[in-house]
Amino acid sequence: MRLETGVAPVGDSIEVIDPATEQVITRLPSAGPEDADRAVARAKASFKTWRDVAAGDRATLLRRVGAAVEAHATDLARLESRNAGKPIGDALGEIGMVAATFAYYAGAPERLTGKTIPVPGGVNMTFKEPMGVVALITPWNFPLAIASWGVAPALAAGNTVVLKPAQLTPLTALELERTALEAGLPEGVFNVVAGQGSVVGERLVDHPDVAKITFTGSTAVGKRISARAARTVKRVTLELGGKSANIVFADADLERAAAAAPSAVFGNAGQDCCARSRILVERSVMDDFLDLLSTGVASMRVGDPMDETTEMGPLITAEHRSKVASFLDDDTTVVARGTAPEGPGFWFAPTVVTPNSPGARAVAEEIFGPIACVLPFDGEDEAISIANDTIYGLSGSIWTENGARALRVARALEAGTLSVNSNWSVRIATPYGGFKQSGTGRALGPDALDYYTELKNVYIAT
Ligand code: TAP
Repeated sequence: MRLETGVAPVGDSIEVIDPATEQVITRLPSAGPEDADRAVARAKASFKTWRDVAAGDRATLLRRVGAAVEAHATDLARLESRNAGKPIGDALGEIGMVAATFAYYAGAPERLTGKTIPVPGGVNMTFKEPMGVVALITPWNFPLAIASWGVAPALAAGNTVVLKPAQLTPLTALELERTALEAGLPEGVFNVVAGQGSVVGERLVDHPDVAKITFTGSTAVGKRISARAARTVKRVTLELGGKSANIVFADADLERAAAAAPSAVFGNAGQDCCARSRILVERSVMDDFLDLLSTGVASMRVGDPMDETTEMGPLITAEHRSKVASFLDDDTTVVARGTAPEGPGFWFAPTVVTPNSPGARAVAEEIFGPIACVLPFDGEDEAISIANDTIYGLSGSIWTENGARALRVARALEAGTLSVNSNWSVRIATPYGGFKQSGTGRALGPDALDYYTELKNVYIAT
């Protein structure tokens, strides 16, 4: 890593903070609209050649990028861990996923085929054409992993990319740009512009030469971007917020469900779009479940992200911690709480609450922090009704030993990514995304490629 630390700011700068220590890691110049324009111009110029690179050669280059990420995995993970405050074990897993995502989509260029459709008087052929310049706007919670979910399929399909990482966590994206160049990706094919969302992000959304926006972040900003992108009829994929349900039926393996619940909501300090932040428990087993959950929460290891035994790090900023703390209001009762360091660092102990009123904010809103809300239910219908009573529809889990019920409930839930007897949501080979206000479009799996290609139909009269 060629990261310089303690560099004096020049003009507008981004101060990159370690949330576990509150120390400045580095200061970077903050990109402005003209930097966004330059990046788009580079991407546009290189699109002409990148789209015509033979599919097999594009595959080789993507494979090399994945291998280069793997070769730098330890350094990248340490940087991600330090900048985002995530446990080093988690960061290593995420960087491994970045490498594997490039390897997975390296298989795509040679498989992007169309159809031939015989019609009266001739034949139609379909082609999956690249769109042009794709702009990705990404959040701070899984900085490089989420970036790779867009960069790899977009490049595989023959697009060029401009990535705007969150200014809180731009470091690994900048490293990826350098790593990709070293791996042989031609200049201008993948460009990173680190600057403010309201400046660089909006410029990319407005830019006439950007064909497509993939935005991952809050639902509020996603709505603004969607409206703005409509002015130029840009293609838009939105990966937004969530308020996912973890439904535990009385016939579940209660110990397994309770053992898995803490990491499903406190993983990444709860700063996870698919956090199972509403735990719905069938009333007859509520007390037993809460006892098991409380034991798990009390034993969570919260502390130094660089310690390999740490399970949860700090929150991203002091402001975000205040927002999370505001959910512990008169409408909630704390039923279990773990421990966290005193500070410095933006620490918040893992906390389990029950609501005192149906209108409790902790039940309805995305907290994006380590607070789980436990709610009782009576029977399958009520579980489904509570789980669907949200503007979001990203993910969720169903714990039961009854296979028919598992499938019945999964079909009834209004969410894009569900797991049975597991809290796992994200796999490179399977589609990931949300219903309702959790977004439009899908990341990962073969389906993601549809969101980075335009379908062209050519008729030949015979
Ligand atoms: P946001 O505040 O929405 O920021 C996300 C990105 O958008 C950042 O790069 C931000 O830039 C940029 N941005 C902000 N305002 C913008 C504007 N007016 N125009 C264009 N870009 C703009 O979200 P966040 O706080 O970073 O992330 C947390 C949210 O992301 C949560 O709601 C979480 O659920 C969601 N999320 C969803 C998913 C999926 S896959 N569904 C995955 C992760 C996170 P700056 O911050 O640099 O200014």
